[in-house]
Amino acid sequence: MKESHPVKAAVDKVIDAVTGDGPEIPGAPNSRPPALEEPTEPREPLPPKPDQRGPEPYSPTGQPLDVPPSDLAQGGAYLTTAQGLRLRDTDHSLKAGPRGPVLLQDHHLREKIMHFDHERIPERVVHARGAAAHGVFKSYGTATTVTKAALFAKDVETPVFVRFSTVLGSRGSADTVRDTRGFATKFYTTEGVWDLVGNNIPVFFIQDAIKFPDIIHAAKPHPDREIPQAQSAHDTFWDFVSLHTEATHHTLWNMSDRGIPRSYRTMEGFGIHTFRLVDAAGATTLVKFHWKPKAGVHSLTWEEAQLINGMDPDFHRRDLADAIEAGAYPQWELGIQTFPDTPEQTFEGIDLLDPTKIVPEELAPVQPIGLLTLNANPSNFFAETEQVAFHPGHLVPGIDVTDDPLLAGRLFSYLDTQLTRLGGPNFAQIPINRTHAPVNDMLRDGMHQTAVHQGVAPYRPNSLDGGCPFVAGAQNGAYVEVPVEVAAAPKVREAPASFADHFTQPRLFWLSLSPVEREHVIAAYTFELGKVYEQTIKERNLRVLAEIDPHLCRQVAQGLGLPAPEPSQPLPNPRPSPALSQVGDTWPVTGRIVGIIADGDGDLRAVSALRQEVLDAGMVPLVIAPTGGTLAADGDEPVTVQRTFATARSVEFDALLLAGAPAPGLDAYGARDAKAGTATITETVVDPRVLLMLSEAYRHAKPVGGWGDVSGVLELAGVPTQAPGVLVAPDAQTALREIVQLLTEHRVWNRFPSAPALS
Ligand code: HDE
Repeated sequence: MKESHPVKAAVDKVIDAVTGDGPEIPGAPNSRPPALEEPTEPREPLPPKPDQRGPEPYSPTGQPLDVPPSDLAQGGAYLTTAQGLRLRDTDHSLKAGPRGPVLLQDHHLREKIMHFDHERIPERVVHARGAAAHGVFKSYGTATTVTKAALFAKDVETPVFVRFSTVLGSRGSADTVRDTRGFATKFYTTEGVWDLVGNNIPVFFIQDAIKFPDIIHAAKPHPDREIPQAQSAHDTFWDFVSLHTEATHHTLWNMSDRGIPRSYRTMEGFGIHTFRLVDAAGATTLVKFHWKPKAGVHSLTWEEAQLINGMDPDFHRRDLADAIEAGAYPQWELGIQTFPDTPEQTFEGIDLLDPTKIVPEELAPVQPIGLLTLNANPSNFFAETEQVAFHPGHLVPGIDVTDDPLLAGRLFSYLDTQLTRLGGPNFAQIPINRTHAPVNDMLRDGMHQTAVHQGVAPYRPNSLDGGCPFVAGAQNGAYVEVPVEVAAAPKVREAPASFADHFTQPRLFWLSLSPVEREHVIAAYTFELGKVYEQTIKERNLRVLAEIDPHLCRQVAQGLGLPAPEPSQPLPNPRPSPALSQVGDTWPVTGRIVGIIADGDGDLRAVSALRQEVLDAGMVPLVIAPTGGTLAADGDEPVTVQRTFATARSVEFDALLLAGAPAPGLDAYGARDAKAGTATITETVVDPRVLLMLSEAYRHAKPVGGWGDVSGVLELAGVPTQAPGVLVAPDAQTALREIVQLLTEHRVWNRFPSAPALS
């Protein structure tokens, strides 16, 4: 028998356990003891889920704790107060008689309500909506030529915690809105914490931190009615970005498919700013950081994104957790683009301190330096995902900052935000924020202090605590700032001339996209500007688009019913960067979701076999049927149903297959009746939700089809059987082979309407 791949085996085991269709695995969701009656005697609590873990047990002073993380959580069979006093009732307040007034002396009531009243902390002012995971970063050793950072030595494994987020929405907003995504990574290195706080878009709206409140005020909901939530399609956003044209590049990325990722697992990440790496001899190199997803860079279509916002607002959060739970661990390679650290800090004419500019990969290739694997879900959202505190100034020896004015402002900002959000200066002691390096910081007291410091001399110099703590030199691990020259210059409030070009790089991005991606950009601008009320704001944005490309401008203008303006100057002709397009490459299909639509009359033996083969291909099969439970056929193993026609919607699946009828000549789902012309019968036999699923999947350019005589159903759904990526295969195996092939390209790109040639 063929040896099964570990990821496949894990996916298989968990799915079987979840669906009750296989051996139990300890701790898997549905393999836990069923909660029947409320127990009358204390019994062991349910075991934690195997995919979850909390932060590593470290003390507030960075010492490893010799206790299992579970011992740090609350336990014990009996309900107590916060002081540990056992309670006999938590359902009734203490009263003078059953109908009498409540007594002030009821401390349990007071404590319970007081604590509940304070359960919320302020959400992040930006990036409030997020999801996170634990993992490990394993270094290839290739960066040792440019940095002495211990985490980049060969084969070093560093624990990490990664938080993905949207920017604009509140904590409870939907995941698949059009927005930038945060990609923040905390590396718990032996030399202290290093945070790489990046985004999924390589440029930013502004060049100087002083404009951050302006762009965020413009993009957040309108202050009078607080609408729209988590959207950029409104007047204040488009007002600002058309007046402050350094935002053009980032905005164009937002309007491209990058603004609606398929999954956190299929997003690139970027450090955006240029950083400075330092090697053991003190030599420096300027770098930009890139995360490259192993699963490929994929996005949703706009219609899918909108449907998902209603159907499953937690889509990205769920996808991340499910993949990890299934053992299909998401992975990214960390890479760097390197540039000589010259006094000008430019590369091929691009100012490396300008965060609205990229350096095309064709000019400076991304060199892989290590692999990130996310392998555990947090065990408590608030303790970990909500309380994690990132800071671009958390650096380790070998990594330094540059004078990018946006980065400078960030170095200043993040401590402020944590103080407000986490309620005092001791947030580094919260378990998820604790360093794994020894701490002796002489910082004392303050709100929420949990360390019990020893000694009497938290000052230097001292003689009473033996002179400790001593300061280290570079040879024993001290962080030494690179002694870069600071130019003697007059104080000014000005941007350098090299920051002035706001349009060449947006044009470069536009020219690098494939025709179908350009169509999506046009549609996105037409949608967003179509939501703007003020005519002048629409017209002003068209003037910005005219500076990028006449075709883009004309198409959007046409959609808005407005005249297209001319550019104010001749357009530059930058060389396109093919690496910026998401179309054209092929990727592994691991973790992709294949929906198999079946009903009791279908070929269930083939469905069972297909499910197994989908698993063997490292993908996730979900059987969709009229009702929950199992599908049974005479003499065959019953097939477990994962989704019903009521709970399924096409957006969840990367491909959809219809199970054919068991006998040749029979058409499934009653579609035969339709072909015979009895339309009324058809409506009642082919469930309209199946037809909707098929037509949506077709419209979203997904592989769709089935085996056996399913063409009648496809036709009813308006899916032309001759169209690209539509398959009517003789058997399930052939159908799957074709699906796998198609999914390597993510979508059937040539099914989208082809874009007219660029003028
Ligand atoms: Fe942030 N940003 N930011 N930002 N940012 C925050 O810090 C800020 C910027 C980014 O998952 C806040 O802890 C300023 C660029 C991420 O917890 C706050 C400026 C980039 C996250 C803050 C920027 C980012 C934040 C809010 C302009 C991409 C989420 C909560 C100078 C490189 C981290 C918090 C998480 C969070 C300020 C610009 C990425 C208010 C002032 C550029 C991924 O401090």
